[in-house]
Amino acid sequence: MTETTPTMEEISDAESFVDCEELEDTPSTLCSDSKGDFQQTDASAPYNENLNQVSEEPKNKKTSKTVQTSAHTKTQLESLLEDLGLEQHYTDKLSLSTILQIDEKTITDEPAKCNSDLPWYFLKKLMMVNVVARNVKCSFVCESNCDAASGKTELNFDDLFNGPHSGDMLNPLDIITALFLCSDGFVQQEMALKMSMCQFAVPLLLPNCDSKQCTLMLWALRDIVKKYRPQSLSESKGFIENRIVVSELPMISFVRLGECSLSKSEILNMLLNNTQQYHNTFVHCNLECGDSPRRISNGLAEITWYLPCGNKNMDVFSEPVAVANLRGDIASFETQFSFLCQTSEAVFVFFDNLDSECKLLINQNHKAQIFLVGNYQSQRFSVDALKKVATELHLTNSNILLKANHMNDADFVKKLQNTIRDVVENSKMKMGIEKMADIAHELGIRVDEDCSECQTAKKNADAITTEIQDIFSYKEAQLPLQGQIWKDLTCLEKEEFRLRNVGSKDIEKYKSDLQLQKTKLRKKQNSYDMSNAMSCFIKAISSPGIERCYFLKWMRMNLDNLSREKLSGLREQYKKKYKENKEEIKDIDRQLSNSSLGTEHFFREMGQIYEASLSLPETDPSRQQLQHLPRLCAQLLLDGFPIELVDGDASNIPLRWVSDVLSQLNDLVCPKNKILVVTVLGVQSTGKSTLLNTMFGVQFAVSSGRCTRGAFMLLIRINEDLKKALNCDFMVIIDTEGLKSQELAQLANSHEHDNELATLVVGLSDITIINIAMENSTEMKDILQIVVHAFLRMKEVGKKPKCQFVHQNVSDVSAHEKNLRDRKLLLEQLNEMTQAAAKMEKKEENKSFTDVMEYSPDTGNWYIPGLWNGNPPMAPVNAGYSEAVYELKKTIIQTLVSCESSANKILDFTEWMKSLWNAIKHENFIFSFRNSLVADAYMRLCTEFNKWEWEFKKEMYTWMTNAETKISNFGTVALESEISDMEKYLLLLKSEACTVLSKWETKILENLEQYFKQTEGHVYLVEGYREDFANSAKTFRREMKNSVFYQLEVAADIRRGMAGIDRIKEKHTKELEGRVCTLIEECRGKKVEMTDNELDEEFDKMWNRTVNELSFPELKATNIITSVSHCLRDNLSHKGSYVCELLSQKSLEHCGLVPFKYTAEGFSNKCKKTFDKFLKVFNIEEHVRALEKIADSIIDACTQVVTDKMKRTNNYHDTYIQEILHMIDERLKNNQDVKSIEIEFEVSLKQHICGDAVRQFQKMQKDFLHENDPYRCLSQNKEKFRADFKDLFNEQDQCQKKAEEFTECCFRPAVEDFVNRSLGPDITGEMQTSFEFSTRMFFQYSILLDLLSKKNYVKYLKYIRSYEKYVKEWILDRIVEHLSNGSKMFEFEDKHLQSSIRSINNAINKAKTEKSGNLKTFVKNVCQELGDKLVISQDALGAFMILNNADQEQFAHWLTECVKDMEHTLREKFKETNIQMILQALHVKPQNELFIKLIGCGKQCPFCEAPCEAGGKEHKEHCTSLHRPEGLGMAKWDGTGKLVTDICTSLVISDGCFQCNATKSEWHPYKSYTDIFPDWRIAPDKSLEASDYWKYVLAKFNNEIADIYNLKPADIPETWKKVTDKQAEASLKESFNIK
Ligand SMILES: Nc1nc2c(ncn2[C@@H]2O[C@H](COP(=O)(O)OP(=O)(O)OP(=O)(O)O)[C@@H](O)[C@H]2O)c(=O)[nH]1
Ligand SMILES: [Mg+2]
Ligand SMILES: [Zn+2]
Ligand SMILES: [Zn+2]
Repeated sequence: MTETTPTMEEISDAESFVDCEELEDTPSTLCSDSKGDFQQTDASAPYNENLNQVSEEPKNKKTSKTVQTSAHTKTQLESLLEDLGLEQHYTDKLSLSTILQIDEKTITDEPAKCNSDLPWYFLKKLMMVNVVARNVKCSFVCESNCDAASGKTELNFDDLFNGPHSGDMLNPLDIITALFLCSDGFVQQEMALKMSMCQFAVPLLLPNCDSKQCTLMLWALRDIVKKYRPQSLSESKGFIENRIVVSELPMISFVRLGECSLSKSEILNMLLNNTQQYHNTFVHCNLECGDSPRRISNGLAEITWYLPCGNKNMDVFSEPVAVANLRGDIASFETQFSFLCQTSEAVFVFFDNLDSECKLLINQNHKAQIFLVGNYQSQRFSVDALKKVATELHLTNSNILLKANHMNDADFVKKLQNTIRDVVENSKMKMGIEKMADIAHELGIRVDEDCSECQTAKKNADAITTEIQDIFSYKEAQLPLQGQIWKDLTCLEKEEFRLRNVGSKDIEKYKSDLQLQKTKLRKKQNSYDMSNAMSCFIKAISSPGIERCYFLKWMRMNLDNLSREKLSGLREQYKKKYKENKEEIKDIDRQLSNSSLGTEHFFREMGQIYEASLSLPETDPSRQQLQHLPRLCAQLLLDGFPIELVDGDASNIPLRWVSDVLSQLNDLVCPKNKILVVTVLGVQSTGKSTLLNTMFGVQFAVSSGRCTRGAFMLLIRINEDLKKALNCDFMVIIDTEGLKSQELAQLANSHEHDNELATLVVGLSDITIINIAMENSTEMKDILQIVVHAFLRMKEVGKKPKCQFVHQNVSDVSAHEKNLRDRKLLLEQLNEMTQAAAKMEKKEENKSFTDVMEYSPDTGNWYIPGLWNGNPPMAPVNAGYSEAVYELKKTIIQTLVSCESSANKILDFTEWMKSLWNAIKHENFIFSFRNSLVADAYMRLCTEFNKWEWEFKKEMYTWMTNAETKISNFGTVALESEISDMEKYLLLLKSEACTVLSKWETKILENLEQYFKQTEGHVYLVEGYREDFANSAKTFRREMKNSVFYQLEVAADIRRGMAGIDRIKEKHTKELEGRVCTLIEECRGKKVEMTDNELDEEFDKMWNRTVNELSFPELKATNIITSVSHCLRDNLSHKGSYVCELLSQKSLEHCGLVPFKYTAEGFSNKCKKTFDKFLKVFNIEEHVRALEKIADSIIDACTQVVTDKMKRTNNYHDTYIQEILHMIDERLKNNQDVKSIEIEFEVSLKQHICGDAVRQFQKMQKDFLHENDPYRCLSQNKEKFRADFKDLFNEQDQCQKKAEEFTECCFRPAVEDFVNRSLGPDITGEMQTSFEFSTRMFFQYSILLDLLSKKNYVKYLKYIRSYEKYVKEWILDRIVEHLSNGSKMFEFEDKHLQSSIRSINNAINKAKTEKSGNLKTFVKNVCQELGDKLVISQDALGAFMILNNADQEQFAHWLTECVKDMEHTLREKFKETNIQMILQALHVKPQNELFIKLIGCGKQCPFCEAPCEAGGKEHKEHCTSLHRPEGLGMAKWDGTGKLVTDICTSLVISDGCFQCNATKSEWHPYKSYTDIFPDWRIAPDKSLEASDYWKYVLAKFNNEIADIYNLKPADIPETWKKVTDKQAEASLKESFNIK
């Protein structure tokens, strides 16, 4: 036995079990319920060996040995628990959240493979109320006994006779007992409840074979509520519904004495069943594994109830009766037997052989009648003993039941039934289980409710519930906050969003008044002291873990008991009247809600207390005291308690409360905070809650009649093994109140309520189960309509929930086949509903249900048979029901696994809830929906897209700079090209440009494609915008192409212009060079030393002579007036003869001399005035002002362009004026939809701009001609010629001088030019990396925030009135500010400087190697090498080339040195330059680039002129985050001249009207503004505080602004005055979704 020494592990294991010594006394395990099958007991022998009670040798020696080795350390219980893998849970009890979690086993449906799988297998089935749950067996055992599987094909009689060896199998009762021993009170309750639903017997006395203790399972059975109809009520169709532990019923017990050949349990089963339905209430030996030896479950007393249904023909007993069954021999379980004798009406003792045991019976101090049940057919039956005992016990014949000779089971059972019926009818001893606790205590039996947590909790709960007399008045007194006040608050909240009763009142004032009323109601709520009940409640739920759970359960049960009587009656009535009388229904409905009181009401009150406290100052102690409530609730949620999401009575969500709870929950579980949501929707009382309970093992309230109110959510954990596949940590289950049918819809506003609820839950869910009872097709239609509508709305806001249709009560196996036609019909109906809903939501592109969501009639439909198998109350749950629900569950989980949707985080869920609910409060859901997740996703897309666009643009700039350089160098030494024709060269460049552009467009589109493939970041939410961005990319490319082509044209034009001049200059230079050479020859010929003066004289003579001889053609000035006039005419040519006439009325010379003024003479005749005291009227004055504003901005922009052109010092080209005219056209087009723009205005504006431009261009041309005059240019170089002449004559070395000259005149300007060209894109790129320039929305936000900090109304007005100008200046300021800090600017400059120096050095080195020997060629080579990077001035180069005798090598050396010097000087220069000057000199101006990007589509809100912020250029809808009061834009009330406070976001939901040019001056309702401005989307405020920013501004600067506008100040609504600048800032953040 040395090898059997227990290991450390075994010892420590053993220590966790206390009573291992006591094992000695454990009785032998006998399967005495089985008929004479005594060999079977041998199988249990190994366990008895150490007890020295079994004489027979164990058959299986090997097993016995191993058991022996552990005999000293392991007890019976211990070894079983170990077999079941439950040993750890003996101390650390199983909790609900563990057993309910969803794991891999949930979806694999694999049979149990080993014993340790069995408990879980059983639990899984039981939680789904599957009646086959007890049939647990390892597949391993089955298979090993299967001949075919093991390949035994020959005949073997031993195998046939001996049958499978059951010793390895576990008795179901052992598993059940083990599980009860290893579970906490709540799991026990849940198991008992589900077992009783399956009509399994449940444990009454739970034995512990180790401690030899047993426990009365009072708590465990507490949750069972039964409904039945005794004989007495069968006439009235009444029923009794009661908690079974308090029901006082007669109990009949069945026990066994010694060994018995009758199977007690099997007989009991027969006894309890009528012939129609047979069900195994008790496990017996003829059931699967029922014959396996019991290892720990002897001493278990089970209980079940027989409940009548009120039908004589069906009821076995007409009165309810409890039936107890004690497992094992009473000789070994005396305590249990005594207990039964004291509590039962009768005890039936089964025996074969009485003999000496009679003492046991006689000694009992029993109240119960004893019946002896024996099998006369058994060989061991002893008549004498029976006689002796019967006499001793004074029994009569009727107390002795014998299975006589030739009596079959059926007859025997009948006999028993009759006896019992007698007993029950005359019963005097009715006792509820609750009462049995005392007897248990007397007998030393523990009661499971004894623990202190349970007792304290009970006390706390009772303290609250005993106070309740009348529920309605109790609620009024103790839970006052959720009553009328909360309902009134709800109404106010909804009205705030719907503005149904605003009438002719000032909208913003009306809203402000509503807000004040709300504040008042909150004040009223705060004025209540916390009620006694609530303080007790909060205190109790603040208690630690398990006690809190007990408390809530006690509360739930107590409250249930209180309202059951009243409610079940009402519910029954409701169910009856449901289809009949509307008025009565309404009344019953009200009563139902008045008399229902559950824990949810207490939580609801808590929520209200919390929300009300938030309106108190932050420092208020009573507010601070309540801060912890959300966390408390979050913990409960985590423990698996449901919380109320929607308050069904008030039809509202306490948003602050729920979001705070969820945010606490998030804190508790972070980072494991991903969730998936499953919800159910359907007609009321169709078993929705039952379905969820069955599916997830949870406990939503279930009852017949209207039961669930509002919506509840609870959490289920996902086990680690499934987390990855599901990509989530918790499953959220939402149970909802039933949708009512159309008949009821006329009541109150129930239809609205239904729609709200459906939209909310569909919007929250990943999968929605739609529960339909097929029988009623109009009902079905109604709910489909509601549901489809909700789905459509979700599609429109970007959420894509999935759905499963569940058809209940369809039991035929062929249901799926047969219902093919029904499914088709369903789809047809769904399509029809889709069209109707689409029409209502004005989204008519949705034609069929599949447009709205992915749905396949084949996989999206489930048929579930009825819940009960047979006739309640004795009917067990239908196995088919449980299985079908299980299949559905698997499908749901698998769908969630396979859809790979990015699971929401808890906080995302909160955000969805808030935004959905806010949008629901509006009438127009889709248009009102604003959600920060969508906004976030959109923002990310915009940012990303901007990045792509900028990369594209930057690359195009580089390309363009390069191309321009090439064009500038075209035809000079610098550019060696095979193409000599500029036109052809241009074509070549253009086609190259097109290739680059296409490449980029493709790249952006690919990026976009890729972007939408992501699974993170909710990209699917912005799917609807994808096309907008694709179109934007295309437009962008088109615009880029136009711009590139235009620039190429201009560059070419300039080059062409210069070519002529260059030729003249070159000729002149050549001529002079020749002359100088001749002169040198001449002078040398004289062979005299010439003095400097003489040389000068000679040179001057030669110069004058030559210059006189040369011809200097005058450079021709174009007639710019004519040119521009022509272009203008051309531009307006398609506008008709009237325009021609207008044009000829005024010559351009006279235009643009004075500031632009527009009189609108022609227009004023056309319009009539309308007057209305309260409405803003369209008038000429305003119109003219608006047009002038447009004109101003256009003029500004044009002036900017002209100024830029002037700086380039080029000649005039027609392209310039064309560019300007094009710009005017674009801008006019943009304004067209808001203001009607008369042709007179257009013409006179264009004339004004052109007139001004002409004068500027004329000046520009004059400067250009002067600058490039050949004579002047030649003269400029005179001194250079002279110096060279002298050097040559004196044969001085020119190398160093020439190198310096070359560097100074050619390289330096070229390098500077290069740096300037390249800086623009760099700076633009740099600025875009900052937050404020990253997207349009952030840009707006930053401007507004900056304005707020400046608190300067002049700035505000500038922003509002001259938006473009303000923005441009602001951008410039920002650039300057940004670049002034740090050395960024210098870094850019230096980068380009270095790059050009590098190029120059490379070019020099390359030219050196070519060894041309000729300096001119050398220089030419250098220039050529740099041809596409630097533009070297031809003038300077020409001058340099003359009279050059420098040595190439020397020159190269010096050149390199000089370049070094130049680099140094330039760097020094860059260090000092001032940012503003640099910006001025840039070709690509960052401020313009940024402006173009950030102004976007350039549209402004047609009502308040807030700029559009949508991303990309081509968007279908313009939108802006923050609209402003119209008064800020000078709108006034016509009657009073006061500024208007109205904000577009409120106007569009009001019943007001507007009138403008676009409406052709007709009044048009704001609500349908989209008819007039179809591409605008003005969403109502996201929250009521969203426009606080502008409210603050207007309230603050009301007087100043009015002064400037020359109007009267606005009537500022009360609440506006209270907005602080902090709140204003917060509203800004909220509106722009900035965290
Ligand atoms: N006969 C039968 N009864 C069912 C079935 N499903 C549920 N029930 C019973 O119908 C009653 C109502 O079930 P619930 O689950 O509360 O129904 P619900 O749809 O949640 O009801 P509300 O929440 O009030 O709309 C309960 O008593 C269930 O036991 C079924 O398939 N057949
Ligand atoms: Mg329900
Ligand atoms: Zn607006
Ligand atoms: Zn826009």
